[in-house]
Amino acid sequence: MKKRIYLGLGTNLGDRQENLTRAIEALSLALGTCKAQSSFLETEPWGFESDNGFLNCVVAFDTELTPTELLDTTERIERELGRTVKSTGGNYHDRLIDIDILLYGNTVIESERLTIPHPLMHLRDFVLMPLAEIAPDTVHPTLGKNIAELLEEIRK
Ligand code: PH2
Ligand code: MG
Ligand code: MG
Repeated sequence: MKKRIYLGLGTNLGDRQENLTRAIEALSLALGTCKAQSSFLETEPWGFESDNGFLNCVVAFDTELTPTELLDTTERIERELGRTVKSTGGNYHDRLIDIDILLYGNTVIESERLTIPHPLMHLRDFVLMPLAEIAPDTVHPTLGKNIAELLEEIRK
């Protein structure tokens, strides 16, 4: 059974437009047609200081891959596009590309490698703004509110 998944993409180094475009191409090769794509949004670094602003977007696919297979795929594409370091424990750094799994159908997962929904997605404007463009009515599986409502909450 195919699941609708939403991925958050971000970059703040190099040719950011090109980095997002190449990531979406690589994801489409691995997962099939992209079902929805937000605009590319210019955003301020969130949770750390950097002179390099971000370009963010959110994309949707339907996939048969398991969450772990999906994570293997997104991590492989990050490496292929030149990502070397992974952020750990909230210590963020500049990056060529970051691909985060935001939602995987209504599935809730808490394992050592993977937390779905993404544990910080409901707090981040750079996720909720592009996600609200393509999936405003999608309900967050643990918070029980839709994306438009979650965006409204962080804007209060
Ligand atoms: N990603 C982070 C931390 N901070 N800020 C913005 N604006 N965009 C991001 O994609 C981003 C961030 C951790 O992955
Ligand atoms: Mg991230
Ligand atoms: Mg990441």
